[in-house]
Amino acid sequence: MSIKLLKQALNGQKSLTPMWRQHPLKERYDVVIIGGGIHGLACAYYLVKNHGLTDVAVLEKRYIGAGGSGRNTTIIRSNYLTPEGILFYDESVKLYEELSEALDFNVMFSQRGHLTLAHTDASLRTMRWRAEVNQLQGVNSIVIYPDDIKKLVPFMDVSDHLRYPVLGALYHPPGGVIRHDAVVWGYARGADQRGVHLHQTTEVTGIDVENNRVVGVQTNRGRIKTGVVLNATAGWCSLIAAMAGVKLPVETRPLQASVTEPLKPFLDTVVVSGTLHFYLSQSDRGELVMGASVDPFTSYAQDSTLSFVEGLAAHVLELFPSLANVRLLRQWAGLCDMTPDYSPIMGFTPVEGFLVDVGWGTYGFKAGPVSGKRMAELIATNRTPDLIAPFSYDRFFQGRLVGEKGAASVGH
Ligand code: PYC
Repeated sequence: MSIKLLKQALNGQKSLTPMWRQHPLKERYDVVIIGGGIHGLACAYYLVKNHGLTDVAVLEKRYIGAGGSGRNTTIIRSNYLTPEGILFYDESVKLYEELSEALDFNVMFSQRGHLTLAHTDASLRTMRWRAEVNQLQGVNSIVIYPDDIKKLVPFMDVSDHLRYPVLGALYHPPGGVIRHDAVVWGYARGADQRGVHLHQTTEVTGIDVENNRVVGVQTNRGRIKTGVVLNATAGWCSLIAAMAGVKLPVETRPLQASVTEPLKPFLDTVVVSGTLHFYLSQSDRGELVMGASVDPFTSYAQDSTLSFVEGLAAHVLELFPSLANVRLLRQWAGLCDMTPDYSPIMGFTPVEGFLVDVGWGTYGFKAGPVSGKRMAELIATNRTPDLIAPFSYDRFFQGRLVGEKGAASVGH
C-alpha cells in the first residue's frame, strides 16, 4: 500500500482529493478527443506522456467510463486468429501487465488463464489453428483436452453425454480479467495530472469541416476550434463520423451481460463457449460475470431482456449444473459497433484531421492501452504505426480485410 493511500485511509474522507479536475471549456485545443472511455483517455494520456502534447481535451457526453468501458465483462486476452490481431492485442496485454505501476493505481489484473471450449470437430480445428498462429507470434496458447480441462475447471461437466460435449479447448494462460473501472479512472487521473482537460457532460453536436479539413467541433457547451479530432466513441461512432461526412461500415448491436450473487471462489479461469454462446468468470467479490453474443438486431437501446438471461442461464447450466440455484444479482447492456471483418478501424479518414479509433465490436476494452498508445503516436508523428496499419479505414475499399470472426469470444 502506498504511503498516500495509507494516509487517506487513516484520515478518512477529509483528505480525499478528486481524481480529476473540472476546467472551463477553452475556445481552442490542439487535439480534441470525442469519447471519455478507455480509448479516448488512454490516447490523451499517451499523447502527453510519450509525446509531450498537452493541449488536449477529452469530451464525454455523460460521465467518464459511462459507455462500453464500464459495461464490458473485463476479459483480457491476445489469443486471436490473424497475425495482425495477435501482435496488436499482445502489446495490449503487455501494457496491461505494467499498468498498475505505470498509473500508480491498482488495476487488479488477474492473469488466471482463459479457456475457449471446442464442442465440435470444426471448432477444435479452429482452436488448433489459433494455437499455431499464436505460438508463431510468441503468444502462449495451446490446445488441451477434457482431462486437463477438468483439472483447471473441476466443476465443469466434461463428460461425453452432453448435448454438446467438450472435445477440447484453446488454453491461453496470459488471459484473465481486470478491474475495468480502475483502468478507466487510472488513465483519467494520469491524463489530468499531465494537463489534459477532461470535460464530462459535454456532448458533441457537430463537426466543422472546411475544404475537406476539420476546423472545429460544436458541443452543447459551445464551439471549440481545433485541427485534430479523434472519434474514440463506441456505440455512436458512425453518428459522430457522419457529422464529419465520413461513412463507416459499422452496424451497432446491443450486448447484454449479467452477474450472480457472490459465491465462494470455485472458478479460477475464464471459460468461453462459442457453441453455447456464453462466457463466464468469477470476480474478486465472488460474483459470476457472464455474457453471451450480441443481440440479433441493430439498436441503440441498452435494454436488459428476460430472453437473454433465460438463454444464458440454460446454456451455462448445461456445463455447470451445480449452479442451478444461484440467483442473478443484476444485468445490463452496452453497445457494440460491429465491422464486416470483426476488426477495428483505426487512423486517418478521407477528411483531413478527422481520425478514428472505432469499430470495437465486443473486444474494445482489451485493446484500450495499445490503441491509446498507437493512436497517440499517429497523432504526434502524422504517420501510421506499423502495428495498426492493417486496421486502416481504406482496407474496406482495397479488399484487405482482417478476418477475426473465428476469434470473437462467442458466435455472433
Ligand atoms: O472477446 O474476449 C472477448 C469478449 C468477452 C466478452 C465479450 N467479448
